[in-house]
Amino acid sequence: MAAEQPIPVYTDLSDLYGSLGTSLNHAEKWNSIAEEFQRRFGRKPAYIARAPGRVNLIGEHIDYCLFGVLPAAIERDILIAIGRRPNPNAEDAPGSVVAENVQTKYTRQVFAPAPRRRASVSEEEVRLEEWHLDINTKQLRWESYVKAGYYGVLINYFAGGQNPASVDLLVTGTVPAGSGLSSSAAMVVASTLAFLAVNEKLEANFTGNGPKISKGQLVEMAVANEKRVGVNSGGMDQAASVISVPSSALYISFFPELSASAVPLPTGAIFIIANSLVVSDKAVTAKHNYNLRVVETLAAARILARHLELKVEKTEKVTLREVVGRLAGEVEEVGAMPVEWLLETLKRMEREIECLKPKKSSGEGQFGVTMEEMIEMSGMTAEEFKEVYLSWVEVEATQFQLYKRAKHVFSEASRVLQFRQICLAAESSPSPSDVIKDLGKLMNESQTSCDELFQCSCPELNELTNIAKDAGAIGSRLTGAGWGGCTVSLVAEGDVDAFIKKVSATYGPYKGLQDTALSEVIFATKPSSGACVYKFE
Ligand code: NG1
Ligand code: MG
Repeated sequence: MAAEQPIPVYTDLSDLYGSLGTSLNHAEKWNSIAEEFQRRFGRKPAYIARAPGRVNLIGEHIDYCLFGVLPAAIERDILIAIGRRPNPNAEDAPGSVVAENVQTKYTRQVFAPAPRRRASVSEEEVRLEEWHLDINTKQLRWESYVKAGYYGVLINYFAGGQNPASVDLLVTGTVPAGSGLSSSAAMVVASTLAFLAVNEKLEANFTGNGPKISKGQLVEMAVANEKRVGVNSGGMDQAASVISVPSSALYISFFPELSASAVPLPTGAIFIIANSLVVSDKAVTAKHNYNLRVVETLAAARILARHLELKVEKTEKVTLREVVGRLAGEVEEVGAMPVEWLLETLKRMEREIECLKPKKSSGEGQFGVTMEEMIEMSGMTAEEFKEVYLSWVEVEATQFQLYKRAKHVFSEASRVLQFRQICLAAESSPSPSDVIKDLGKLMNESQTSCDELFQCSCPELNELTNIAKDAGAIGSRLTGAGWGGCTVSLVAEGDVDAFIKKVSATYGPYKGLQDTALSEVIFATKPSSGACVYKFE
């Protein structure tokens, strides 16, 4: 399985460019970051780590409920050039970092991890137990993502008195920030990889012990690392950024464990990304939107499990996917049930979730419950509930929309499975236009569900998806967390130019944009390969 493979490390540039599986001119970008590093730090970098952004074709806000999703890596990526500082000053703390960014608005940052000492250990035997890096989760800061990647490397590889290398690094990237294309995960994956590489933790032959770190292990580290920036995300973005392969989407499932398989996309289907130009700074707004949705879906799972009389430990944060599994006595260690069974059970779940509506409805279509009602429905005491569901995350709300969120999750999970089945069947299908129509329909239903039930769209995203459909898209939806950022539209190959022209003439914020500026906000994308490292010799 793809997740078990080692991270590719290239020493030959033509192998590297070949692996990226795209027609873009990568050479210019890779050469220019190496030259820029040399100019700034006076020597060649030792490594360049690359991690791509991703577009999610379908399956929004269900990864943290452990349902499968269907993203693809895009050609746009983050590159981090890194090298050890040859003569660290005496004042340099161990593992200190000088981080620069090619984009001038992201200013130079210097930081070092602080070793935490165990209080109970006497001064003579002071042992470095764990490292600490201050990450500001209240403000959106570019270096937070660099630090987040470093953090995981520190605590996993530098316990017990070893010192990490002092390094200089330079970041460049073409994934627009706050746009739902996962620049954050690309940053965290690239940073994790860069620090692994420069500390010689990537290849077994550097240290002589243990197997090479696998793609799956890198995903796990990157997911944990990204949580340090303050968003309790699922694992979709990091998995897509690490495991993707050229020309296919990636079906990623998280239950009973992380697994990924390529899903070929039908010929003639082009996916076009269009940026609404509404920036969504999830790190800052998470308590009202993203993290709140995580809590709402977890609370819904707890109440649903109670209604179905399933066993859930008091302190356990059972997910909606696990509830489905437990209902059927699915054995988690053995693996998931067949797709047909899952599709059937998801339908049943869409009926069972009536139990998430408030006892006394406050009006037609108003399905929200108060904190007190939610706690009562969970069967837990207020203290227990707050400890399990609210103590680890900051959320702010007076109403919790458990019914709507669960309805979105179950129906979206089912759309992902259908989308995948259609793509797999299309490999031998005689009628590609029907295939594209069916996929487009699922994408449109996903958009409606994101907007009305999960409430993660916004007026501009609704407008842009409608414009896209009027301009000939067969399906169009938001991609990524939403509340701004990008849309993805499915367009038949022959219609791409006309589509882009129409959308750019109609969507207000695109007026006046031309050439490069326009191709920055609306562009066709080909599925690209996942993260890798180039090693200078
Ligand atoms: P983006 O679009 O990167 O903000 C987020 C989460 C995903 C997933 C999607 C919604 C992060 C890093 N990623 O993506 O895990 O839940 O939203 O489907 O927060
Ligand atoms: Mg993100």
